[in-house]
Amino acid sequence: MRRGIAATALVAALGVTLAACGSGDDSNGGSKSSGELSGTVTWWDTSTVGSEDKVFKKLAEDFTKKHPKVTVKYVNVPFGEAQNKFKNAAQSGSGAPDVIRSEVAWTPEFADLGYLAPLDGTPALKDADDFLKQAAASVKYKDKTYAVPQVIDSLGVFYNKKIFKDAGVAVPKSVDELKTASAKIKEKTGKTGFYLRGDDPYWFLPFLYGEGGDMVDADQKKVTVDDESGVKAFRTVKDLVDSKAAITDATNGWDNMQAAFKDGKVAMMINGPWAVADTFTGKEFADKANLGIAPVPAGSAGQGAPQGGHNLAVYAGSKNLDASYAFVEYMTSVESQAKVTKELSLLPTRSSVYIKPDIATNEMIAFFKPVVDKAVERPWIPEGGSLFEPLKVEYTKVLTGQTTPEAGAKAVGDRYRKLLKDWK
Ligand code: TXT
Repeated sequence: MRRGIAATALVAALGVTLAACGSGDDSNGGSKSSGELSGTVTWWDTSTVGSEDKVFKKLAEDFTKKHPKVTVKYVNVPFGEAQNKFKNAAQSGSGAPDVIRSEVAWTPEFADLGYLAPLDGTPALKDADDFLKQAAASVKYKDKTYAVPQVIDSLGVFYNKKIFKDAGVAVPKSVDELKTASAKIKEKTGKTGFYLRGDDPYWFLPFLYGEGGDMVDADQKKVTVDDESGVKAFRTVKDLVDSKAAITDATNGWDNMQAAFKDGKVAMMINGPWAVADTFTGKEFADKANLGIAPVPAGSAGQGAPQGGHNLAVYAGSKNLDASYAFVEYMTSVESQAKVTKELSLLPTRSSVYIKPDIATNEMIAFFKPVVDKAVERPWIPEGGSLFEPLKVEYTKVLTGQTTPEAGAKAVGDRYRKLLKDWK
């Protein structure tokens, strides 16, 4: 069986049999000649293995129960590999999946490259006006719709209520209060106050927004990461580490941050809804009530957290568009989103899900929905995802003292202006 993708991908067929891997280039084409959907839909899912993937796999199985002549080939591709794997497969015309879970920043890039099927007027896009405004914006490119929003998310402060009680501190609302709280937590409990993830600049964005900045201003076609607010944000995060209010890591940040927080070594971390299921597996949160969530701390100019999330997109070269459209519609339906919210506390992208009784009472949803409502929208440009690598290099160097906030900010700005040719 030819594998169009690396062995790291987990291949499991949902439906009757394990069909040959890859699609878009073999006779998996389905048809509706008998009025019934048929054939194979290969789906590349990037969700977290061991927590999220089980729920999404089950949903896909339920789809095949409704459409017994369709085989869904579930392939879990790690988040850090999927973007380039899909671009390589789509470019070569071989091995691309029919449906991909496309992170919000990947969607305009894939659309710009012509790798996604426009969905306007297809069965994939049902009740389009039910989607949250920001989620809907993430699937539009040049006035066409190239994906369907699956989950939306943002960042918040996760805190250990017991440590906070033992230290006698309140949840910090600003960076200054975070520093004060961290010092008191250290003094009273010996534990570190805050884990600041240092190997992924997505975690830098709340501090950038807190100083009134952003990576770019897409409307003005202006690079803004190296203006005064950007420099101040770099100074802020460096000070959190230098003052010992926070610990950080230049590599393996996700595992180290989750382990430190779940084991009670740190009292706070910044994270998103996708971390809730994993956090609850930690000894400190066997009693789920011990997990508190709060807005990210404000900086000197304001408070804000980034919009993130994932969309389901159909490969433009799919040989089974009918079944792929139906699969995307099913996976992003009100019922499917409600199941995902109940099981994983991920945020729905459909407004109508939030008013369902058992969703409205979900504590995580009650916290994260207002955060998502005012999350800072991303620049929906093809280069949006590519802004993170240059920022990651300098962010990590500033946190580890290898460069200054001023030099780091300037280096990112210079890289952005090379990437965004005619921008100021
Ligand atoms: C490329 C950006 C934010 C959550 C599970 O999947 C790599 O792709 C680029 O877009 C931000 O929005 C949030 O939902 C969970 O289910 C390529 O293959 C590229 O991704 C991203 O744009 C996300 O919204 C899932 O919830 C390499 O060859 C780029 N990587 C930003 O990514 C949130 O994403 C959970 O996702 C290429 C990357 O920069 C990202 O932050 C994400 O957390 C997911 O796990 C060359 O090396 C560097 C940056 O991390 C943040 O982690 C991840 O936990 C780099």
